[in-house]
Amino acid sequence: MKTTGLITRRRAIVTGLASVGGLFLTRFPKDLPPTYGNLLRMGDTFTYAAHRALLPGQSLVREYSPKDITSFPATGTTNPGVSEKSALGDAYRRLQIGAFADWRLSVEGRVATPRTFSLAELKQLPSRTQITRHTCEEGWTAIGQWTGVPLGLVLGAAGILPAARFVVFYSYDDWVDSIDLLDALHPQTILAYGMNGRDLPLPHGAPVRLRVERQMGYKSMKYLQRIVVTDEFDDGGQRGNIQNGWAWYTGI
Ligand SMILES: Nc1nc2c(c(=O)[nH]1)N[C@H]1C(S)=C(S)[C@@H](COP(=O)(O)O)O[C@H]1N2
Ligand SMILES: [Mo]
Repeated sequence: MKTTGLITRRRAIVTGLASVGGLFLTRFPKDLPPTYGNLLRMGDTFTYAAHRALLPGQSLVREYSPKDITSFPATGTTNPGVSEKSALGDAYRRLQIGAFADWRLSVEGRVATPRTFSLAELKQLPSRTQITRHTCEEGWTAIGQWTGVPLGLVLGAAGILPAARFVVFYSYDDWVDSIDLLDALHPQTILAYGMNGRDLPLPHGAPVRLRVERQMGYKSMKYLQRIVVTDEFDDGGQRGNIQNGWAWYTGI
């Protein structure tokens, strides 16, 4: 009978919809970024929840070829040793004078062995090179080549614990920001020490910056100092994006 086919098809559609709904519910994140009582921020929270629930966790952003590389402006802080009138700024200036031989990246929190990494130690780990488009909230984009170690390998080397849910970053210009574990373990999330085939230049975050390719440019923190793995959401409060009015999550 003809109707059988129709019913079967309709049942298939209903089953399909139910499983999409199920997927949405099971993958809906438990921790959502705070809205700070701001109605507009609820949109960001929804974007985050929808991305996490509907997009495949480890899909890659587009990578370009060397001929696509463009000029790349440096923005925000371009030398913490000069702009930061603080102990942190002084420390950065001393490290820079020593060509970052004494720079150490501290990895702490929910890891089995809290430890530090020198630049040489990071370079001994397997590296990844990627040519990607950077999108700044100010309205410009640029394409650059980044070389570094996948953050997941660094966290693995420190023994990330099952309780881990977020990774919080601290910079030499006294900025705090975080990403969730899905972004932290994404293959294109790297701690970059090279740009366009050279050492990462000072204005672009030397000696090591983060690259979080699936979010807006401001999530790619420059001048990394310290990484803390947490089991709780921590966006750095007033030292975080809120001071600029920027959303914690800006998936693109
Ligand atoms: N520590 C630190 N990281 C930072 C910034 C900053 O001012 N300080 N600016 C952010 C912004 S808004 C952008 S667009 C990019 C700029 O990186 P670039 O200077 O390499 O272009 O870095 C991001 N990471
Ligand atoms: Mo930016």
